[in-house]
Amino acid sequence: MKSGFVIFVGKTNVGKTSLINCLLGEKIGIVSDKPQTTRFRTSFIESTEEYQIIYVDSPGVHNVKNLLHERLNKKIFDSLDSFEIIVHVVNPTTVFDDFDIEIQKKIFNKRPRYLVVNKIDLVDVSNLNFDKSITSFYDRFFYTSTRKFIGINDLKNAIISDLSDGPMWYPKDMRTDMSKEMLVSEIIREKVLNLVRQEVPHGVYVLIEKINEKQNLIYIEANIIVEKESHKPILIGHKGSMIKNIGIESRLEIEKIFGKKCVLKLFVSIEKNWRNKDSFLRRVGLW
Ligand SMILES: Nc1nc2c(ncn2[C@@H]2O[C@H](COP(=O)(O)OP(=O)(O)O)[C@@H](O)[C@H]2O)c(=O)[nH]1
Ligand SMILES: [Mg+2]
Repeated sequence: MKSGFVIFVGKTNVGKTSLINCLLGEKIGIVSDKPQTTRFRTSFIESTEEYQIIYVDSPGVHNVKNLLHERLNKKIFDSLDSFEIIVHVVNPTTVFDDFDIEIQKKIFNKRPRYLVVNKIDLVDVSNLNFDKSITSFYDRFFYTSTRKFIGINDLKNAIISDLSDGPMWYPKDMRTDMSKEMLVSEIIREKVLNLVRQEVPHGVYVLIEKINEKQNLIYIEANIIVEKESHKPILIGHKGSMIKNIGIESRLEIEKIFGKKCVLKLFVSIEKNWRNKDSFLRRVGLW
């Protein structure tokens, strides 16, 4: 039995979560056009008779702007060493910057490491010319597109071949290490990201206050935290239309994932500037 942890790192929006979904062959992770969708480091597990791959998704945050981002980055960078394979994802249209160089520094002694240039459907590959000084740092190099399913099998086969013998780390039928709370929180936040325009969504945190799962029903109370007074009416919308839509879309997805009816109560409250508040970040597990 081969097994191991494979971490995907790289700037926001390069397609890390999409790649993992593609490798898994289904949507578990949350993908969005807006940066910073993945707030937590989350594992997605693929088990067969021959191998167990644990794909670890990370929130890539460049341009550290606040305490939240700093904590998120620390969580990723401090632990890169403990993974079997590092997959560094970049896009063909954006060059290496400080964030990517920081990643390279952290994995200097770590093998194997891959470079994945994702979204190649957006460019003409024959014109792409990655500098040798960049590519020679890596053990393997891939062009991928999750849209056109290019390079995905090659990437998967490389991972399988590079993994060593190891134990089954998780039960065979376990798909993710996300807790129920985290999963529901991310689903609701994804709907906020998709439905709410303006700058509001980035300052949103969805705190799950109650979750009660019965055989045929899941009951949830969630508090959508915004960081400014003025964001509250935007989230609630005209005559409550926005919060209603967020509720409906979230409930439908929760029902699909949990396979049971869902009663979802949403509240909106303000926690001024929470992304810089130590006490708040600690409350949500970001020390
Ligand atoms: N054109 C194109 N878009 C992609 C590809 N992979 C991901 N995307 C899009 O890029 C955006 C960010 O993807 P996501 O997986 O959330 O990136 P992450 O922040 O690195 O996890 C989403 O809108 C995806 O649909 C790809 O291969 N080609
Ligand atoms: Mg992501």
